[in-house]
Amino acid sequence: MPKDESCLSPVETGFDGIGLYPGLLDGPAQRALMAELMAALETERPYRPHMPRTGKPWSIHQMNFGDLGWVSRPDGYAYSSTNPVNTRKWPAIPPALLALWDLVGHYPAPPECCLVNLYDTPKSRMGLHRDEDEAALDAPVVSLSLGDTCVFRVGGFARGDKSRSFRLASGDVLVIGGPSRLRYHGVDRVIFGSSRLVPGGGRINLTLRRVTKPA
Ligand code: MD3
Ligand code: FE
Repeated sequence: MPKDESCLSPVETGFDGIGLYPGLLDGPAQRALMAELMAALETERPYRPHMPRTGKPWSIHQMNFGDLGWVSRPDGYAYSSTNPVNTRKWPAIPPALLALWDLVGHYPAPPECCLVNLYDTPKSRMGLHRDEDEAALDAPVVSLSLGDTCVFRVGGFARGDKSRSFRLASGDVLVIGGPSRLRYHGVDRVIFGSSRLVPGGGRINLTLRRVTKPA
């Protein structure tokens, strides 16, 4: 990863406020982070969330790092300082991810949540939704993709608005902010077997978010 941002600027995605840094993490950086993740996942087992109210299981597994983890509960989505399955506090956000936030986030406070989404089967996907559970909507969302390439979809501000898809590959970083922060988005599908980074295959997405407004 570059040490400063003098040589760093995102590729335009066609959406105002959504910047893409293709391959910002090179192979060695991806493998180092994967090793750190694998170690963390030994003690913090990813779990399968269920949709609020319907109780339908998601097609992915999740866990969090940070002071506040994003969780799906029977009565809705929320941020929680503890893991609903093991009742313990979430592990700290790995330093490499805090450095990534500093590099591309351009926000005066650190992230409080790193949601880890594990797309671990060929059927894993994420339906169109908006990220609207954060009070700090002025902060960007920083997303890192690892492993298999996915087909990612971005739409408008209402569910039926026209949308466009593009691919996110391993090492790609997406920064979503400003006028696009509340756009609908989702993961149509994962191109299973397109990368060898994740043992057993699949895609891992790490999403850094500021939840509360800084004091
Ligand atoms: C575009 N995760 O966890 S992260 C999520 O790849 C989530 O696992 C996806 O959406 C994943 O909520 C995408 C990138 C992302 C995050 C927020 C956005 C893209 C966005 C908000 C608006 C537009
Ligand atoms: Fe989202």
